[in-house]
Amino acid sequence: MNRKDKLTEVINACPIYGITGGTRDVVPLVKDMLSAGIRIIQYREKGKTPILRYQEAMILRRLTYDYHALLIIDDYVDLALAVYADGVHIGQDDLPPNTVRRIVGPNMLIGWSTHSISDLKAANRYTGVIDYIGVGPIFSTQTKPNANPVGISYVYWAKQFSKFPIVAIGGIKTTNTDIVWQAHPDFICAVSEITESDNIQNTVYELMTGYSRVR
Ligand code: TZP
Ligand code: MG
Repeated sequence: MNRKDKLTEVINACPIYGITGGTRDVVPLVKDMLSAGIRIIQYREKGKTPILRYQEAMILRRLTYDYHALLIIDDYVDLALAVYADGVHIGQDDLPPNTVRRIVGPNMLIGWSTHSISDLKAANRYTGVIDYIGVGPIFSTQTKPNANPVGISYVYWAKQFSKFPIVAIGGIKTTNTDIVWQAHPDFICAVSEITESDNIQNTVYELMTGYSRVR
């Protein structure tokens, strides 16, 4: 299956994009996300040693295979290759998308974070190179405290002009998904709302509030 079809299949199965983080043990966290129906998991663990990241990501590789879910590695292109991940997620300060594509080859998904309309325009020049974009942070968030919120209007812009599926992220809670879904993102991603939830199944269900009205 090509990269685009892989993503479309996941979007149709469950439009919630899962990201690890927080203080909970990452393996049980991801098990709960997968059993709640999430089909794309980004491993985003910045403060750990390379060996621990490798060990954890390897376990997640097996788990995500079992659930027919995609595994995306944040930041570390080498780790993504080492664990046979489905994709790698990079930001504006990482290696340029063309370079990452050259390293990972034709099969791996590449996600790119964007934070402004000029980022969005730049992203559109990478057709055939990147596969989806992150748009955010929409609202202010403790998970990324130094980033400026871009507001919901950016999601509308991105949906209209992006050549790629968009992942809305940043400050999304079960209480505000309604207005986010109205901007028609392909995925929404709520990091702390899920990692801090004591009932992930229920939280994922609540994050879908407002989705049925836009689909
Ligand atoms: N990129 C933009 S905002 C963000 C990332 C990784 C963090 C979002 O975390 P939360 O807890 O959903 O606000
Ligand atoms: Mg990054």
